[in-house]
Formats: sequence, C-alpha cells, structure tokens
Amino acid sequence: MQKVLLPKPRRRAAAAAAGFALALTPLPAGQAAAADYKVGSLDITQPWARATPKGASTGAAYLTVTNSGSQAQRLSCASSAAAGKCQIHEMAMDNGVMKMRPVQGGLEIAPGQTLTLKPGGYHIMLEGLKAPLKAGDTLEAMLTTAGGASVKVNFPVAAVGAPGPGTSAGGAGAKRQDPGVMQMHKQ
Ligand SMILES: [Cu+2]
Repeated sequence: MQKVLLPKPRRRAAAAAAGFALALTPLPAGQAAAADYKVGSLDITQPWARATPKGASTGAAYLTVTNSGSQAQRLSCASSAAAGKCQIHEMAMDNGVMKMRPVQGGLEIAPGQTLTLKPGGYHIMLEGLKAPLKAGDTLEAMLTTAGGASVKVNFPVAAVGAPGPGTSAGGAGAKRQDPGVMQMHKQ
C-alpha cells in the first residue's frame, strides 16, 4: 500500500515546483516591472526620473528606498554620467518659502523605514545636465551608502511634470503646472 502511495506526494511536489516556476516568469515589459536594486541594507524600488524641458540645466530623479537592516543607513548619489553633479536634496520651509537644499552626509533611513523620494519632497538632483532628459530614455546614476556600498541604478524617464513613475509621455497625469523641482531651482 505504502509503495503505491509513495509517488503521489512526489508528483504533487513536482507540480508545485512547476507552479512556482510559472509564478517567477518575468512580467510583461511595462511600468510595473521596474528593476529593483540592493545597496548595503537598502532596497531600492521604482526608480524614475522626469523629463526636462528644453534648455533646462537641472533634472530630478526619484525612488523608493527601504532599510531592511538593523542599523540606520545613509544614501547618497555619487555621480551620474548625464550631469555634472548628483546630490540628494530635501525640501524645507524657510521663512514661509519652500526651498531645497542638499541633505548633508546622505539621506538617513532608519531600520525598517521606507522613504519615497517624490516631486515636492526628497529628490535626487542632477545639476549641470549634459543633455535634456527625454521621456522613454533611461538615466543612470551611481548611488552609495555611508557604509561604502554602491550600485548603479537605471531611472526610466517619465514625461515632463509626471507625478509618479510609469507615467507615459503626454499621459493624463502629466501636468505642467506642478510647481516641481525645476522652477524652484531657478531662484
Ligand atoms: Cu533639488
């Protein structure tokens, strides 16, 4: 009896393994399939950048970062071939006016914390752009941690004024009146 029953669980295991493999089949290429990155104890998801208007010398990129480690970690942008300078900026009120400034010593992420860099908040600032960022292109930047780890991240470029990742050029979400980063940097 036992001999007859033995193959059954094995078959089931094989079927389960096949199902698992199916679940790991890559998603169709699209907005949700943004690459994930790991640098030190930091997980980086949904990197994206905004296209820049003609003649703009600055651009911005965004991502979501989670610290899966047990110690605080600091994230910085070391460099990007697309720009002269790459820094993480924060927004802060100064005499009732919203201004941006570089985050000194890197952006700190507490253990277990998730931070989303997005328009109007923390952002990766590219200064001295060598060419406009065009929707559909990919921006590359090297991110580093205070612990010395580094990773090259690809930021798919969304439309000018896009409010979030995966917004196609000319999509409903592309609003030019967003106060955004570019304008504020012109002061
Ligand atoms: Cu900035």
